[in-house]
Amino acid sequence: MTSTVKSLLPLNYLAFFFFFVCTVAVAERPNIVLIYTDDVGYGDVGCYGARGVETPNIDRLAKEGIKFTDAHCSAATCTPSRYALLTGSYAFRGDAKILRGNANLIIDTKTPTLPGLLKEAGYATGVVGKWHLGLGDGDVDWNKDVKPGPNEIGFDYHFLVPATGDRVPCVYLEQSKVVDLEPSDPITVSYGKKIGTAKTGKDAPETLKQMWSHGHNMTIVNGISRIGFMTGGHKARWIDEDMADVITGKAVDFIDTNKDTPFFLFFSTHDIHVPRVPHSRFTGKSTMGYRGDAIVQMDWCVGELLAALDRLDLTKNTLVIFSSDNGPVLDDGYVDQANEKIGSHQPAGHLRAGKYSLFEGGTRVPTLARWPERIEAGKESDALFGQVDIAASIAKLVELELPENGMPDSRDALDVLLGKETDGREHLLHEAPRSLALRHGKWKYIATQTRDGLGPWTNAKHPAPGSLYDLSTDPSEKTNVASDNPEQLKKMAELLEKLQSEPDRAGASL
Ligand code: NG6
Ligand code: CA
Repeated sequence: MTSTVKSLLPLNYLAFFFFFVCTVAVAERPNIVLIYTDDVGYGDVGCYGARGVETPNIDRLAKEGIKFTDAHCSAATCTPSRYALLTGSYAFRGDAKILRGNANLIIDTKTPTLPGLLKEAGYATGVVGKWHLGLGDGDVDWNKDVKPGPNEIGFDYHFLVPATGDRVPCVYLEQSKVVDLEPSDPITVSYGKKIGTAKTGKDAPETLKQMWSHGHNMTIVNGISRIGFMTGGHKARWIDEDMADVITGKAVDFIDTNKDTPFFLFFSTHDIHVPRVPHSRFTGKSTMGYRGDAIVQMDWCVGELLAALDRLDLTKNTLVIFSSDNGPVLDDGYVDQANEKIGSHQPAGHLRAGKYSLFEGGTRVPTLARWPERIEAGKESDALFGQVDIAASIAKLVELELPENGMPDSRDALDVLLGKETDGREHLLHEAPRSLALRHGKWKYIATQTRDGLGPWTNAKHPAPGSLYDLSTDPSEKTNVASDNPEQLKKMAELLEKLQSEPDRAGASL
C-alpha cells in the first residue's frame, strides 16, 4: 500500500462512519401520510359512533393508533382550514376565505409551509386530491402551465381537483397542467357572466342526474350543474363517479414511487363534499343514500392507502394522520336526500351544528394518528388539539427549527399527537366566515357569528354575539351562560382580542 493510500484510510473510515450515521438517521424518520377529508363531521365515521354506515379502514387507524375527542380544524370551512394546516397561521391573518375555482394561490410563495419544511428535511413531498387554495397569479389561463401552485410552496408533485367538485373548472391538474387537455378545445372559465352556448343547470334542470337545491346551477359537467361557467376542455372533464378511483390511484403511485425515501403525502379526498356522486359499486352500501355511500367510498380510499403501506412493508414506520377540513353539512347545494335518509345517524355526534358554524360541530372533527413505532395502539386522548399545530409538531419530529418568518400560530404538540402528553392547548381560536370563537379550558366564547355563508340549509341556530358556554357541563352548547359569568366573559373577550392581534406561540394564560 502506498503511503498516500495509507494516510487516506482514516478519512475513508470517517466518511463511512458519517454515511452510516446519516443513513440510520434518515431511515428512522417516518413517512407521513396526511389524509384530509372534506366535510366529514365528528359523528360521521364508525369509531366516532356513526350509524347507518361502516368505516372499517378508518376504524383500523383508531384501533392501531390514537383517537382524539377534542381535535379541531382551524375553521368551519375548507380554504381557511387548509391554509392554517399548511402555513401554521390562523387563516384570518392571511385573509383566507372560501375561494372561487379561478382564484389565485393565496399562500405567498415566500411563506414557510409544512411541505416546504419537509422538503428541506429531505422528504419527497406530494399532494393528491382537493386543493382549494387557489392557483396561478392574475388571470388564470388553464391552457398553459398554471403557476404558482403546490410546487411553488414545497410540494414536489401534485395531482389536483383544483378547487372543489362543485365548481368549475371540472378538470384535474397534474404538475401544473390540465390532464388530457386538447389544444383544439381550450378551456375558458368565468365566475361572472355566462359564457358559451351550452344549456346551464338553471335552463335545463330536467337533464340533470342530480338536481341543485341552491346555487350550483351554472355549467353542466357530467350531468351535474356547478358553481361558475366553463367552456371547452371536454376531453379533460372529470367523471365524478371515477374521482375517488383516480385520485386514490395517483396517491398509491406516489407511495410506490417514493417507497425508498422518506415521503410526505397530503391526500385530500373529495368525499364527502357535494356533489356526492360515489361510484356505482358503493351504491346502497350505507342506509343513508349518496352521503352515506360517499362515506363508504372515502373509507375505501383510506383502505387502499393502508393496503399500499402494508404491501410495501412501510406500515410500521409511517405516521398516518386522518382528519377533516370542517364539520358536517347535509344539504350543501344538491338534492341528494342527505336530510331525508339520515335516520338516527348524527353527523356531528353530540356536538351542536356543523359546517359554517362556530359551535363545536363546525370545527371539532374526527382525528386519528397511527404510527406503530411510536404511538401506542388503541389510545384515546381528550387533549385540546388544533390542526394549526401540525406544522410545528412535524417540524419537531424531523428536527427542524420553526422558521422565524412564518407559522406564527403553530406550536409544537408532537407529544400530544403521539399520545405521550395528555394536556393539550390551553387556548385555541375557531374561525367561521368573518367570525371568531375562543376555547380556553372548559370555556367556549363565541365573539361573533355572522350570517355569511350560513344559509338556512345549515340548520344552525346562530349564537348571539358574545356567547359563553361551559363545555364541562354543557358539551352540546345548549345554554349561553354569558350573563351569569361576566368576569369570565370579559377575560375571554380580552384574550381573543390579544390573540387576534399578536400570535402566541409560547402560550398565554388567563
Ligand atoms: C359555498 C357553497 C357550498 C360549498 C362551500 C365550500 C353555495 C350556495 N354554497 O359557498 O356548496 O361549495 O361554498 O365548501 O354556493 S368548502 O368545504 O370547500 O368550504
Ligand atoms: Ca370542506
